[in-house]
Amino acid sequence: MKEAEQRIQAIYEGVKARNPGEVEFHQAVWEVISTLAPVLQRHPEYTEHKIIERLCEPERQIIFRVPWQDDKGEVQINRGFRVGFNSALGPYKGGLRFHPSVLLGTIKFLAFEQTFKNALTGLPIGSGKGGADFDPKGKSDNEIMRFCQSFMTELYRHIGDMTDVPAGDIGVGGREIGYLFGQYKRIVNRYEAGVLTGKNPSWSGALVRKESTGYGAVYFAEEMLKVRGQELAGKRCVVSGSGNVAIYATQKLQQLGAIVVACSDSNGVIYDEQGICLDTVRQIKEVERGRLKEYTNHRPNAEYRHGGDIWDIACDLAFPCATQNELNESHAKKLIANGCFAVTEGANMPCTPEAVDLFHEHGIAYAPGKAANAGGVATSALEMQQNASRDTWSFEYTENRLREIMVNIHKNCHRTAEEFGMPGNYVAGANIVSFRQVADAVMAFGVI
Ligand code: NDP
Ligand code: 2IT
Repeated sequence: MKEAEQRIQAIYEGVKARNPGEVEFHQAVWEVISTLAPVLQRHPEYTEHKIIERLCEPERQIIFRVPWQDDKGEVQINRGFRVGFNSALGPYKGGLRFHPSVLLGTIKFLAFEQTFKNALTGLPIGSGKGGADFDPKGKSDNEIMRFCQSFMTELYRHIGDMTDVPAGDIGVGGREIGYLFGQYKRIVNRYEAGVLTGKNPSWSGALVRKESTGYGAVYFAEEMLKVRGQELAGKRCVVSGSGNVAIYATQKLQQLGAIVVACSDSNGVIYDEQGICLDTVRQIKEVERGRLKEYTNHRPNAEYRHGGDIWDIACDLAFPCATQNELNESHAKKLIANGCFAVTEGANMPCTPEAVDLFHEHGIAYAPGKAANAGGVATSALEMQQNASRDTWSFEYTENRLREIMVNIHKNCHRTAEEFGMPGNYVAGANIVSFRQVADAVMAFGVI
Protein backbone atom coordinates (compact mmCIF):
# COMPACT_ATOMS: atom_id res chain seq x y z
CA MET A 1 0.00 0.00 0.00
CA LYS A 2 2.82 2.36 0.95
CA GLU A 3 4.31 2.07 -2.52
CA ALA A 4 0.96 2.82 -4.20
CA GLU A 5 0.45 5.83 -1.94
CA GLN A 6 3.90 7.18 -2.75
CA ARG A 7 3.26 6.69 -6.44
CA ILE A 8 -0.01 8.62 -6.21
CA GLN A 9 1.69 11.43 -4.29
CA ALA A 10 4.31 11.67 -7.02
CA ILE A 11 1.64 11.79 -9.73
CA TYR A 12 -0.11 14.57 -7.82
CA GLU A 13 3.12 16.60 -7.56
CA GLY A 14 3.47 16.18 -11.32
CA VAL A 15 -0.08 17.41 -11.93
CA LYS A 16 0.55 20.50 -9.80
CA ALA A 17 3.81 21.27 -11.62
CA ARG A 18 2.23 20.85 -15.08
CA ASN A 19 -0.84 22.94 -14.24
CA PRO A 20 0.48 25.81 -12.13
CA GLY A 21 -2.02 27.92 -10.22
CA GLU A 22 -5.04 25.82 -11.14
CA VAL A 23 -5.97 25.17 -7.52
CA GLU A 24 -9.50 23.86 -8.14
CA PHE A 25 -8.14 21.40 -10.68
CA HIS A 26 -5.49 20.26 -8.19
CA GLN A 27 -8.19 19.86 -5.53
CA ALA A 28 -10.43 17.77 -7.80
CA VAL A 29 -7.53 15.55 -8.89
CA TRP A 30 -6.36 14.94 -5.34
CA GLU A 31 -9.88 14.17 -4.16
CA VAL A 32 -10.03 11.34 -6.70
CA ILE A 33 -6.53 9.93 -6.83
CA SER A 34 -5.94 10.01 -3.06
CA THR A 35 -8.55 7.25 -2.77
CA LEU A 36 -7.05 4.97 -5.42
CA ALA A 37 -4.14 3.28 -3.60
CA PRO A 38 -6.15 0.10 -2.87
CA VAL A 39 -7.10 -0.10 -6.55
CA LEU A 40 -3.50 0.20 -7.74
CA GLN A 41 -2.56 -2.51 -5.31
CA ARG A 42 -5.14 -4.89 -6.72
CA HIS A 43 -4.49 -3.95 -10.34
CA PRO A 44 -0.77 -3.57 -11.11
CA GLU A 45 -1.70 -3.26 -14.81
CA TYR A 46 -3.09 0.23 -14.11
CA THR A 47 0.34 1.33 -12.96
CA GLU A 48 2.08 -0.38 -15.85
CA HIS A 49 -0.17 1.42 -18.35
CA LYS A 50 0.09 4.78 -16.50
CA ILE A 51 -3.68 5.03 -16.32
CA ILE A 52 -3.83 7.69 -13.58
CA GLU A 53 -1.35 9.89 -15.42
CA ARG A 54 -3.40 9.55 -18.59
CA LEU A 55 -6.69 10.33 -16.83
CA CYS A 56 -5.18 13.51 -15.34
CA GLU A 57 -4.22 14.96 -18.74
CA PRO A 58 -7.11 16.39 -20.79
CA GLU A 59 -7.31 15.02 -24.32
CA ARG A 60 -7.79 18.52 -25.71
CA GLN A 61 -8.17 22.10 -24.48
CA ILE A 62 -9.60 24.81 -26.70
CA ILE A 63 -9.45 28.52 -25.80
CA PHE A 64 -10.99 31.16 -28.03
CA ARG A 65 -11.91 34.84 -28.24
CA VAL A 66 -15.59 35.75 -28.04
CA PRO A 67 -16.21 39.29 -29.35
CA TRP A 68 -19.72 40.75 -29.18
CA GLN A 69 -21.48 44.11 -29.06
CA ASP A 70 -23.52 45.28 -26.09
CA ASP A 71 -26.76 47.25 -26.40
CA LYS A 72 -24.83 50.53 -26.54
CA GLY A 73 -22.89 49.27 -29.53
CA GLU A 74 -19.69 48.95 -27.51
CA VAL A 75 -17.42 46.02 -28.36
CA GLN A 76 -16.90 43.48 -25.57
CA ILE A 77 -14.35 40.67 -25.49
CA ASN A 78 -14.68 37.48 -23.49
CA ARG A 79 -12.71 34.27 -23.36
CA GLY A 80 -14.35 30.97 -24.30
CA PHE A 81 -13.22 27.47 -23.36
CA ARG A 82 -14.01 23.88 -24.21
CA VAL A 83 -12.03 21.05 -22.66
CA GLY A 84 -12.50 17.50 -23.91
CA PHE A 85 -11.18 15.54 -20.97
CA ASN A 86 -11.73 11.89 -21.76
CA SER A 87 -13.53 10.09 -24.58
CA ALA A 88 -12.97 6.45 -23.57
CA LEU A 89 -16.64 5.81 -22.84
CA GLY A 90 -18.27 8.07 -25.44
CA PRO A 91 -18.26 11.55 -26.95
CA TYR A 92 -17.13 14.35 -24.65
CA LYS A 93 -20.14 15.34 -22.55
CA GLY A 94 -20.60 18.11 -20.03
CA GLY A 95 -22.01 21.56 -19.49
CA LEU A 96 -21.09 25.13 -20.34
CA ARG A 97 -20.62 27.67 -17.55
CA PHE A 98 -20.99 31.42 -18.08
CA HIS A 99 -19.68 33.19 -15.00
CA PRO A 100 -17.09 35.98 -14.55
CA SER A 101 -14.97 33.71 -12.34
CA VAL A 102 -14.37 31.14 -15.11
CA LEU A 103 -10.71 30.34 -15.84
CA LEU A 104 -9.16 27.42 -17.70
CA GLY A 105 -8.49 25.72 -14.34
CA THR A 106 -12.19 25.98 -13.42
CA ILE A 107 -13.20 24.26 -16.63
CA LYS A 108 -10.50 21.60 -16.16
CA PHE A 109 -11.68 20.78 -12.64
CA LEU A 110 -15.25 20.44 -13.85
CA ALA A 111 -14.27 18.34 -16.89
CA PHE A 112 -12.09 16.08 -14.73
CA GLU A 113 -14.96 15.49 -12.29
CA GLN A 114 -17.22 14.80 -15.25
CA THR A 115 -15.04 11.84 -16.30
CA PHE A 116 -15.95 9.93 -13.16
CA LYS A 117 -19.49 11.23 -12.86
CA ASN A 118 -20.35 10.23 -16.40
CA ALA A 119 -18.87 6.77 -15.90
CA LEU A 120 -21.05 6.33 -12.79
CA THR A 121 -24.21 6.84 -14.85
CA GLY A 122 -23.45 3.60 -16.71
CA LEU A 123 -24.31 5.38 -19.99
CA PRO A 124 -21.93 5.77 -22.96
CA ILE A 125 -20.63 9.30 -22.40
CA GLY A 126 -17.10 10.66 -22.14
CA SER A 127 -16.29 13.89 -20.32
CA GLY A 128 -15.93 17.56 -21.16
CA LYS A 129 -16.77 21.03 -19.94
CA GLY A 130 -16.70 24.53 -21.35
CA GLY A 131 -17.83 28.06 -20.82
CA ALA A 132 -16.73 31.64 -20.73
CA ASP A 133 -15.80 34.41 -18.31
CA PHE A 134 -18.98 36.19 -19.44
CA ASP A 135 -21.28 37.61 -16.75
CA PRO A 136 -24.94 37.14 -17.72
CA LYS A 137 -26.15 39.24 -14.75
CA GLY A 138 -27.83 42.44 -15.82
CA LYS A 139 -27.56 41.65 -19.53
CA SER A 140 -30.55 42.11 -21.82
CA ASP A 141 -32.01 39.19 -23.79
CA ASN A 142 -30.46 40.64 -26.93
CA GLU A 143 -27.02 40.84 -25.34
CA ILE A 144 -27.31 37.23 -24.19
CA MET A 145 -28.34 36.22 -27.71
CA ARG A 146 -25.44 38.03 -29.37
CA PHE A 147 -22.98 36.57 -26.90
CA CYS A 148 -24.29 33.02 -27.44
CA GLN A 149 -24.17 33.46 -31.21
CA SER A 150 -20.58 34.66 -31.12
CA PHE A 151 -19.60 31.87 -28.71
CA MET A 152 -21.13 29.24 -31.01
CA THR A 153 -19.56 30.75 -34.11
CA GLU A 154 -16.26 29.37 -32.84
CA LEU A 155 -17.49 26.40 -30.79
CA TYR A 156 -19.49 24.79 -33.60
CA ARG A 157 -16.40 23.42 -35.38
CA HIS A 158 -15.36 21.47 -32.29
CA ILE A 159 -18.65 19.79 -31.35
CA GLY A 160 -21.02 17.18 -32.79
CA ASP A 161 -23.29 14.40 -31.61
CA MET A 162 -20.46 11.86 -32.02
CA THR A 163 -17.67 14.20 -30.86
CA ASP A 164 -18.66 16.52 -28.06
CA VAL A 165 -22.12 17.35 -26.70
CA PRO A 166 -22.38 20.45 -24.47
CA ALA A 167 -25.28 21.32 -22.15
CA GLY A 168 -25.98 23.89 -19.41
CA ASP A 169 -24.29 24.69 -16.09
CA ILE A 170 -24.08 27.91 -14.04
CA GLY A 171 -25.41 30.81 -16.13
CA VAL A 172 -26.50 28.56 -19.00
CA GLY A 173 -30.12 27.39 -18.97
CA GLY A 174 -32.91 26.85 -21.48
CA ARG A 175 -32.72 30.37 -22.94
CA GLU A 176 -28.99 30.15 -23.67
CA ILE A 177 -29.24 26.60 -25.06
CA GLY A 178 -31.92 27.92 -27.44
CA TYR A 179 -29.67 30.70 -28.78
CA LEU A 180 -26.69 28.35 -29.00
CA PHE A 181 -28.66 25.67 -30.83
CA GLY A 182 -30.20 28.20 -33.22
CA GLN A 183 -26.78 29.51 -34.23
CA TYR A 184 -25.35 25.99 -34.61
CA LYS A 185 -28.27 24.96 -36.81
CA ARG A 186 -27.84 28.01 -38.96
CA ILE A 187 -24.08 27.57 -39.43
CA VAL A 188 -24.09 23.86 -40.27
CA ASN A 189 -27.36 23.91 -42.23
CA ARG A 190 -28.52 20.74 -40.48
CA TYR A 191 -30.97 20.04 -37.65
CA GLU A 192 -28.58 17.95 -35.55
CA ALA A 193 -30.67 17.74 -32.39
CA GLY A 194 -28.12 15.57 -30.56
CA VAL A 195 -25.36 18.19 -30.59
CA LEU A 196 -26.60 19.91 -27.42
CA THR A 197 -28.73 18.74 -24.50
CA GLY A 198 -30.95 20.69 -22.15
CA LYS A 199 -33.02 21.79 -25.14
CA ASN A 200 -36.63 22.81 -24.66
CA PRO A 201 -38.94 19.77 -24.93
CA SER A 202 -41.05 21.70 -27.44
CA TRP A 203 -38.17 21.56 -29.95
CA SER A 204 -36.37 18.24 -29.48
CA GLY A 205 -35.36 18.49 -25.83
CA ALA A 206 -36.15 15.83 -23.24
CA LEU A 207 -38.79 16.07 -20.56
CA VAL A 208 -37.26 15.90 -17.04
CA ARG A 209 -33.82 17.21 -18.15
CA LYS A 210 -34.54 20.58 -16.50
CA GLU A 211 -35.56 18.92 -13.24
CA SER A 212 -33.10 16.02 -13.36
CA THR A 213 -30.07 17.25 -11.42
CA GLY A 214 -32.09 18.40 -8.42
CA TYR A 215 -34.45 15.44 -8.52
CA GLY A 216 -31.54 13.02 -8.87
CA ALA A 217 -29.74 14.50 -5.85
CA VAL A 218 -32.85 14.03 -3.74
CA TYR A 219 -33.22 10.43 -4.92
CA PHE A 220 -29.62 9.83 -3.92
CA ALA A 221 -30.26 11.37 -0.48
CA GLU A 222 -33.32 9.16 -0.12
CA GLU A 223 -31.19 6.07 -0.73
CA MET A 224 -28.56 7.20 1.80
CA LEU A 225 -31.27 7.73 4.40
CA LYS A 226 -32.77 4.29 3.70
CA VAL A 227 -29.44 2.67 4.58
CA ARG A 228 -29.78 4.40 7.96
CA GLY A 229 -33.40 3.38 8.40
CA GLN A 230 -34.59 6.97 7.83
CA GLU A 231 -36.82 8.75 5.33
CA LEU A 232 -37.08 12.24 3.88
CA ALA A 233 -40.59 13.01 5.09
CA GLY A 234 -40.60 15.57 7.87
CA LYS A 235 -36.88 16.38 7.63
CA ARG A 236 -35.78 19.99 7.86
CA CYS A 237 -33.59 20.87 4.87
CA VAL A 238 -31.38 23.71 3.76
CA VAL A 239 -30.66 24.04 0.03
CA SER A 240 -28.03 26.59 -1.02
CA GLY A 241 -28.37 28.47 -4.30
CA SER A 242 -31.59 29.29 -6.09
CA GLY A 243 -30.75 28.25 -9.64
CA ASN A 244 -31.65 25.21 -11.67
CA VAL A 245 -30.30 22.57 -9.30
CA ALA A 246 -31.53 24.22 -6.09
CA ILE A 247 -35.03 24.85 -7.42
CA TYR A 248 -35.68 21.28 -8.52
CA ALA A 249 -33.99 19.74 -5.49
CA THR A 250 -36.39 21.83 -3.41
CA GLN A 251 -39.35 20.78 -5.54
CA LYS A 252 -38.62 17.08 -5.12
CA LEU A 253 -37.90 17.44 -1.40
CA GLN A 254 -41.25 19.15 -0.96
CA GLN A 255 -43.02 16.46 -3.01
CA LEU A 256 -41.52 13.84 -0.71
CA GLY A 257 -42.66 15.62 2.43
CA ALA A 258 -39.45 17.31 3.56
CA ILE A 259 -39.45 20.95 4.68
CA VAL A 260 -36.99 23.29 2.97
CA VAL A 261 -36.47 26.28 5.25
CA ALA A 262 -33.71 28.18 3.45
CA CYS A 263 -32.18 28.97 0.08
CA SER A 264 -29.67 31.58 -1.12
CA ASP A 265 -27.99 33.46 -3.94
CA SER A 266 -24.60 35.10 -4.08
CA ASN A 267 -25.94 38.14 -2.20
CA GLY A 268 -27.81 36.62 0.69
CA VAL A 269 -29.99 34.03 2.35
CA ILE A 270 -33.73 33.55 2.65
CA TYR A 271 -34.91 31.89 5.84
CA ASP A 272 -38.58 30.91 5.76
CA GLU A 273 -39.52 28.93 8.84
CA GLN A 274 -42.86 27.94 7.25
CA GLY A 275 -41.06 26.36 4.33
CA ILE A 276 -39.78 28.05 1.18
CA CYS A 277 -42.54 29.04 -1.28
CA LEU A 278 -41.11 27.63 -4.48
CA ASP A 279 -43.56 29.43 -6.76
CA THR A 280 -42.19 32.71 -5.45
CA VAL A 281 -38.56 31.65 -5.94
CA ARG A 282 -39.32 30.44 -9.47
CA GLN A 283 -41.14 33.64 -10.36
CA ILE A 284 -38.16 35.72 -9.17
CA LYS A 285 -35.39 33.57 -10.63
CA GLU A 286 -36.86 31.92 -13.73
CA VAL A 287 -39.28 34.59 -14.93
CA GLU A 288 -38.09 37.97 -13.63
CA ARG A 289 -34.40 36.95 -13.41
CA GLY A 290 -34.24 39.04 -10.25
CA ARG A 291 -32.51 38.76 -6.87
CA LEU A 292 -33.63 36.62 -3.98
CA LYS A 293 -34.01 39.58 -1.63
CA GLU A 294 -37.28 40.32 -3.48
CA TYR A 295 -38.73 37.17 -1.86
CA THR A 296 -39.72 39.05 1.28
CA ASN A 297 -41.92 41.40 -0.82
CA HIS A 298 -44.10 38.34 -1.44
CA ARG A 299 -43.58 36.59 1.91
CA PRO A 300 -43.24 39.27 4.60
CA ASN A 301 -42.80 36.71 7.39
CA ALA A 302 -39.64 35.35 5.82
CA GLU A 303 -36.26 36.78 6.70
CA TYR A 304 -33.62 37.99 4.21
CA ARG A 305 -30.05 37.97 5.56
CA HIS A 306 -27.92 40.09 3.29
CA GLY A 307 -24.42 38.60 3.12
CA GLY A 308 -25.63 35.90 5.49
CA ASP A 309 -24.43 32.36 5.75
CA ILE A 310 -26.92 29.64 4.90
CA TRP A 311 -24.99 26.99 6.86
CA ASP A 312 -25.81 28.88 10.11
CA ILE A 313 -29.37 27.64 9.81
CA ALA A 314 -30.10 24.44 11.74
CA CYS A 315 -31.20 21.50 9.61
CA ASP A 316 -31.30 17.71 9.41
CA LEU A 317 -30.17 17.60 5.80
CA ALA A 318 -27.97 20.02 3.84
CA PHE A 319 -27.92 20.27 0.05
CA PRO A 320 -25.14 22.53 -1.24
CA CYS A 321 -26.42 23.37 -4.75
CA ALA A 322 -24.66 26.65 -5.66
CA THR A 323 -20.96 26.45 -6.43
CA GLN A 324 -17.53 25.01 -5.61
CA ASN A 325 -16.04 25.40 -2.13
CA GLU A 326 -19.13 27.10 -0.75
CA LEU A 327 -19.11 24.93 2.39
CA ASN A 328 -15.86 25.01 4.40
CA GLU A 329 -14.60 23.52 7.64
CA SER A 330 -16.22 26.08 9.91
CA HIS A 331 -19.54 25.70 8.09
CA ALA A 332 -19.24 21.93 8.51
CA LYS A 333 -18.61 22.35 12.26
CA LYS A 334 -21.69 24.50 12.55
CA LEU A 335 -23.87 22.08 10.62
CA ILE A 336 -22.73 19.15 12.75
CA ALA A 337 -23.21 21.09 15.99
CA ASN A 338 -26.75 21.95 14.86
CA GLY A 339 -27.64 18.30 14.29
CA CYS A 340 -27.27 17.93 10.52
CA PHE A 341 -26.68 14.25 9.68
CA ALA A 342 -26.58 14.11 5.88
CA VAL A 343 -24.97 16.32 3.23
CA THR A 344 -25.81 15.78 -0.44
CA GLU A 345 -23.90 17.72 -3.08
CA GLY A 346 -26.08 19.05 -5.88
CA ALA A 347 -23.26 21.37 -6.96
CA ASN A 348 -19.82 20.29 -8.18
CA MET A 349 -17.23 20.14 -5.37
CA PRO A 350 -19.14 22.50 -3.04
CA CYS A 351 -17.53 21.11 0.14
CA THR A 352 -13.86 21.78 0.86
CA PRO A 353 -11.64 18.75 1.66
CA GLU A 354 -11.51 19.83 5.33
CA ALA A 355 -15.32 19.89 5.51
CA VAL A 356 -15.50 16.43 3.93
CA ASP A 357 -12.97 15.06 6.45
CA LEU A 358 -15.13 16.38 9.27
CA PHE A 359 -18.25 14.76 7.82
CA HIS A 360 -16.46 11.42 7.63
CA GLU A 361 -15.04 11.75 11.16
CA HIS A 362 -18.51 12.48 12.55
CA GLY A 363 -20.32 9.72 10.68
CA ILE A 364 -22.36 12.18 8.60
CA ALA A 365 -23.83 10.61 5.46
CA TYR A 366 -21.96 12.53 2.76
CA ALA A 367 -22.71 12.22 -0.96
CA PRO A 368 -20.07 13.69 -3.29
CA GLY A 369 -21.36 15.62 -6.30
CA LYS A 370 -19.98 13.25 -8.88
CA ALA A 371 -22.43 10.64 -7.58
CA ALA A 372 -25.29 12.75 -6.23
CA ASN A 373 -25.63 15.23 -9.09
CA ALA A 374 -25.08 12.71 -11.90
CA GLY A 375 -28.82 12.69 -12.64
CA GLY A 376 -28.43 15.81 -14.79
CA VAL A 377 -25.89 14.41 -17.19
CA ALA A 378 -27.60 11.00 -17.11
CA THR A 379 -30.82 12.60 -18.32
CA SER A 380 -28.77 14.45 -20.95
CA ALA A 381 -27.68 11.01 -22.16
CA LEU A 382 -31.36 10.02 -22.24
CA GLU A 383 -31.99 13.13 -24.32
CA MET A 384 -29.25 11.99 -26.72
CA GLN A 385 -30.95 8.60 -26.95
CA GLN A 386 -34.26 10.22 -27.82
CA ASN A 387 -32.62 12.46 -30.41
CA ALA A 388 -30.75 9.55 -32.00
CA SER A 389 -33.93 7.52 -32.33
CA ARG A 390 -36.10 10.56 -33.24
CA ASP A 391 -38.38 9.65 -30.36
CA THR A 392 -39.90 11.45 -27.38
CA TRP A 393 -40.53 9.83 -24.04
CA SER A 394 -43.17 10.75 -21.44
CA PHE A 395 -42.31 12.59 -18.23
CA GLU A 396 -43.20 9.59 -16.11
CA TYR A 397 -41.13 7.12 -18.12
CA THR A 398 -38.11 9.42 -18.15
CA GLU A 399 -38.35 10.17 -14.44
CA ASN A 400 -38.49 6.45 -13.69
CA ARG A 401 -35.33 5.92 -15.75
CA LEU A 402 -33.65 8.74 -13.82
CA ARG A 403 -34.68 7.24 -10.51
CA GLU A 404 -33.38 3.80 -11.49
CA ILE A 405 -30.05 5.33 -12.52
CA MET A 406 -29.69 7.16 -9.18
CA VAL A 407 -30.61 4.06 -7.17
CA ASN A 408 -27.97 2.13 -9.11
CA ILE A 409 -25.29 4.76 -8.62
CA HIS A 410 -25.99 4.70 -4.89
CA LYS A 411 -25.88 0.91 -4.78
CA ASN A 412 -22.60 0.72 -6.71
CA CYS A 413 -20.88 3.36 -4.57
CA HIS A 414 -22.15 1.87 -1.33
CA ARG A 415 -21.23 -1.69 -2.23
CA THR A 416 -17.77 -0.79 -3.51
CA ALA A 417 -16.95 1.24 -0.39
CA GLU A 418 -17.79 -1.86 1.65
CA GLU A 419 -15.82 -4.14 -0.64
CA PHE A 420 -12.74 -1.97 -0.12
CA GLY A 421 -13.16 -1.82 3.65
CA MET A 422 -14.49 1.74 3.88
CA PRO A 423 -18.19 1.28 4.63
CA GLY A 424 -20.30 4.41 4.21
CA ASN A 425 -17.50 6.26 2.39
CA TYR A 426 -19.28 7.32 -0.81
CA VAL A 427 -16.24 9.29 -1.96
CA ALA A 428 -14.07 6.19 -2.12
CA GLY A 429 -16.94 4.13 -3.52
CA ALA A 430 -17.70 6.60 -6.33
CA ASN A 431 -14.05 7.10 -7.26
CA ILE A 432 -13.20 3.42 -7.34
CA VAL A 433 -16.24 2.29 -9.34
CA SER A 434 -15.81 4.97 -11.98
CA PHE A 435 -12.02 4.85 -12.15
CA ARG A 436 -12.04 1.11 -12.85
CA GLN A 437 -14.58 1.51 -15.60
CA VAL A 438 -12.72 4.28 -17.41
CA ALA A 439 -9.33 2.61 -16.80
CA ASP A 440 -10.42 -0.63 -18.44
CA ALA A 441 -11.66 1.21 -21.53
CA VAL A 442 -8.46 3.27 -21.77
CA MET A 443 -6.36 0.10 -21.58
CA ALA A 444 -8.45 -1.64 -24.23
CA PHE A 445 -7.68 1.12 -26.75
CA GLY A 446 -3.91 0.86 -26.37
CA VAL A 447 -1.65 3.87 -26.29
CA ILE A 448 -3.60 6.50 -28.25
P1 NDP B 1 -27.60 28.33 -11.97
O1 NDP B 1 -26.85 29.35 -12.74
O2 NDP B 1 -28.97 27.97 -12.40
O3 NDP B 1 -27.67 28.73 -10.43
C1 NDP B 1 -26.52 28.93 -9.69
C2 NDP B 1 -26.92 29.33 -8.28
O4 NDP B 1 -25.76 29.32 -7.47
C3 NDP B 1 -27.47 30.74 -8.21
O5 NDP B 1 -28.36 30.81 -7.15
C4 NDP B 1 -26.22 31.57 -7.94
O6 NDP B 1 -26.50 32.79 -7.32
C5 NDP B 1 -25.46 30.65 -7.03
N1 NDP B 1 -24.01 30.91 -7.21
C6 NDP B 1 -23.30 30.75 -8.34
N2 NDP B 1 -22.03 31.11 -8.16
C7 NDP B 1 -21.94 31.52 -6.89
C8 NDP B 1 -20.89 32.02 -6.11
N3 NDP B 1 -19.65 32.18 -6.62
N4 NDP B 1 -21.18 32.30 -4.83
C9 NDP B 1 -22.42 32.13 -4.31
N5 NDP B 1 -23.46 31.68 -5.02
C10 NDP B 1 -23.23 31.37 -6.29
O7 NDP B 1 -26.64 27.03 -11.98
P2 NDP B 1 -27.03 25.52 -11.67
O8 NDP B 1 -28.10 25.44 -10.65
O9 NDP B 1 -27.18 24.84 -12.96
O10 NDP B 1 -25.66 24.98 -11.04
C11 NDP B 1 -25.41 24.96 -9.64
C12 NDP B 1 -24.31 23.96 -9.33
O11 NDP B 1 -24.72 22.66 -9.77
C13 NDP B 1 -22.96 24.20 -10.03
O12 NDP B 1 -21.94 23.74 -9.20
C14 NDP B 1 -23.05 23.30 -11.25
O13 NDP B 1 -21.77 22.96 -11.74
C15 NDP B 1 -23.76 22.10 -10.65
N6 NDP B 1 -24.42 21.19 -11.56
C16 NDP B 1 -25.35 21.63 -12.45
C17 NDP B 1 -25.99 20.73 -13.27
C18 NDP B 1 -27.08 21.15 -14.20
O14 NDP B 1 -27.68 20.26 -14.82
N7 NDP B 1 -27.40 22.42 -14.31
C19 NDP B 1 -25.65 19.31 -13.27
C20 NDP B 1 -24.71 18.94 -12.23
C21 NDP B 1 -24.12 19.86 -11.44
P3 NDP B 1 -26.41 34.15 -8.17
O15 NDP B 1 -27.63 34.15 -9.02
O16 NDP B 1 -26.39 35.22 -7.16
O17 NDP B 1 -25.15 34.08 -8.98
O1 2IT C 1 -22.02 19.25 -14.08
C1 2IT C 1 -22.81 18.64 -14.82
O2 2IT C 1 -22.93 17.41 -14.77
C2 2IT C 1 -23.63 19.42 -15.76
N1 2IT C 1 -23.54 20.63 -15.74
C3 2IT C 1 -24.55 18.72 -16.71
C4 2IT C 1 -23.79 18.23 -17.91
C5 2IT C 1 -24.65 17.69 -19.04
O3 2IT C 1 -24.04 17.43 -20.08
O4 2IT C 1 -25.86 17.53 -18.91
